[in-house]
Amino acid sequence: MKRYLATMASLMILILVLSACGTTSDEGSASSDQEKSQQLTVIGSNWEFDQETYTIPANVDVTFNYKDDEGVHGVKLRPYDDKDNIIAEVMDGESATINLEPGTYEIRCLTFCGDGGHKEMRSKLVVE
Ligand SMILES: [Cu+2]
Repeated sequence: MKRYLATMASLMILILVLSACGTTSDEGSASSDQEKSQQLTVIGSNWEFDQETYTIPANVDVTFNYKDDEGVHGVKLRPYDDKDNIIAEVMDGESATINLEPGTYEIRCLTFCGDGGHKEMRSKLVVE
């Protein structure tokens, strides 16, 4: 039993060491991570978007892509605290370039898609 525990302990240490190495090498390839984060893709269905919260970097051009997976929706992007200030409206298959200040923004459904859940079709965009 002691030997079993010792084996398990060394396995755990090995896994920890390996995962620590993995993190370091990910940080090393910062350029590919940056390219990835400069695309924001939102996918809509009846009646939700594919994520509750999306995060993008501040003060860089980000390509904002939208796709309908089910139904007809589209997205409207606006600041949480200034809802008349519409930053972008993107329909299925379209893209827009956005470049935002840090803050929290709201992504919501652009097209009235029925009483089933149009009003609840909202997600958060965090810019940091
Ligand atoms: Cu809708």
